[in-house]
Amino acid sequence: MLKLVVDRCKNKPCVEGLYLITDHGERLVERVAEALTGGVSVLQYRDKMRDPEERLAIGMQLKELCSRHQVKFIINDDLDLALKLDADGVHLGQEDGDPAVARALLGPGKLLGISTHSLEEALAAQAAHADYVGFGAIYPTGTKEVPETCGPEGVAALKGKLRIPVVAIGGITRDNAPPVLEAGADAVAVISAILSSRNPALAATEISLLFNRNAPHPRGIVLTVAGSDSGGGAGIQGDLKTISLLGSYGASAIAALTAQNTTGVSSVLPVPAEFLAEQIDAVLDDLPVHVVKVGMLSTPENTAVLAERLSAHGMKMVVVDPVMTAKGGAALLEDEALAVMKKRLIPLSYLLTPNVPEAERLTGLTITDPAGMELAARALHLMGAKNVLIKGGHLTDGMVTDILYDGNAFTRFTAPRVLSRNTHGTGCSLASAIATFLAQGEPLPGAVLRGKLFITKAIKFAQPLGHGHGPVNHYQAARDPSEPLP
Ligand code: 3NM
Repeated sequence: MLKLVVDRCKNKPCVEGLYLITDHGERLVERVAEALTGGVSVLQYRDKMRDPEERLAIGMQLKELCSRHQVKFIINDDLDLALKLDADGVHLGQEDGDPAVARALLGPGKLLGISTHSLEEALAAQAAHADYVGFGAIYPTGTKEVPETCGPEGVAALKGKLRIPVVAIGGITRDNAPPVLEAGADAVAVISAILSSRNPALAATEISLLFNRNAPHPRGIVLTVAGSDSGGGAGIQGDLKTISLLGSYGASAIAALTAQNTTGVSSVLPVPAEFLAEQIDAVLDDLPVHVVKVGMLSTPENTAVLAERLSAHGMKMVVVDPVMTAKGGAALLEDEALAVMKKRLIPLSYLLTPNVPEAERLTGLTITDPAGMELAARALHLMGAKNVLIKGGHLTDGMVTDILYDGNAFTRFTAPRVLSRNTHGTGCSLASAIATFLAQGEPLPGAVLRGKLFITKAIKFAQPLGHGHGPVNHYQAARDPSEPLP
C-alpha cells in the first residue's frame, strides 16, 4: 500500500548550486550580467583592489543585477560594505575578523559564510554560527595562492559531520566538478572558469546544469522540436522514447507531420510556423526546460521561427541535428531552409550533429576521411556552433569515427561498425540521447560518449521490424546505458 509521509522538517539548504565569485578584471559588471543569465544562485562580490568608493558603486550595480535575477548577493570580507548595500550576507576568510561580531552586526536574517580548509576549521565555523562554509582548495588554482589542495575526497570527508551547506572552491571547472558534487558539495564556488571564459553565460549554464546529477527521476527536461514519424522509430516518437527510457522528462513541439514507415516517407505536411511558435512558447513559458533538441524542421519559416523563439527564451543548451533527407531520399528540409539554418539556427546551437552528407551541404566541402571531417567541423564552428559532432557513419571504413570539436580540440569517438539494415532513427536518437545526458548533468564529452554507446547498442539490438529499415531498439539500449557493449 502507498503510505503518505508528511515531512515538515526538510528545509532546502540556504546556499546551493552555482556560487559565482567576482574577479578583478575589466568589464566586471558586464561579465557578471552575462553569467547571471546562466543559472547562478549566489554571487559573491570579492574585491581586494579597488578603493571603497569604487567598490560601493560596483556593489550597487551588482546588487541590482542580483535582484533582477533572484540571485543571493554576498560581500566578501567587507562588513561595512555589506551593511551599506543591505546585501544578503557576508563571507569571511579565516583572517577576516570575528564571526561573532559579523553575526551581531548583520542580524539573524542574513547569511554568514566562512572560508575553511580542514574539517576542524569547518566544525569551528559551524560552532561560530556560520550559515555555510567555503571549503577548499579542491583543485590547483591560479586565482589565489593556496597552501594545498584536498580534492573531492576532502569534501567527502565532511559528509555527515556538518549540518550546514558546503561550498566547494578552488580550480573547479565543468569537467572536474562532477566528482565534487558526487562527494556531497551543496554548491561550487567558481571564479575563472566562468569569468575568464569568452562566453560567461554559457560557462555558467554548463556548470549549473551539472547540479541536475542529483535530481530525482525523471531527471532533467528535454524539449524536442522535430517531425512526427508515424512509424515510431525516428522523429518526435524516437526522441520521446529515448528521453523517457534514459530517465528524463520529454516535451515536444511538432514541426511537421510525416506519413512514414520503415520503407520510407510517403508524405510530409509541415506545421504552420505560427503554430510551431505557439507550441514552443507553451512549453518554454511553463516548464524549466534544460535542453532543446532540434530535428526535422521542413520549411524555412519553421527554421526561422524556431531560431527566433529560442533567442526570445534565452535558451542556451540547444542540440541541433540538421536533418535534411530521409534514408530513402525524401527531402525533410526544403532547399530555401538551408540558408536560414546556417544564418539563424547554427549560431544558437550548443552542439551541432551533422552526418557527413549534411556537413558537406552546410559547408560546401567534400569529406572523404577524418581529416576532412575536422576541416568541416572547424568551418561549422566558425559559423557559430559552439561544439560540433560530425558523425562518420557514411564513410566506408570498418570502424566508425565521430569527431567532436569544441573550438579548441578534437576528440575522436571510434567504434566498430555494426552491420545492420535496421538503423531507422539513428541520428534522431543519438542527438536525443546526448541532449538527455546533458540535461541529467553530464558534461558534453561524457554526454557524447554515453550517447554513442546508447546508439551503438540500439543498432546492435535492433530487430527486423517492418519491411524496410527496422527501427533501432531504444528499449534494450536504455536498459543499462553505463554497461559496456556485450
Ligand atoms: N578561495 P577559481 S580558492 C577565492 O581555498 C578562493 O579558500 C579559495 O578561484 C580557498 O575558481 C579560491 O578561479 C580561488 O579557481 C577560486
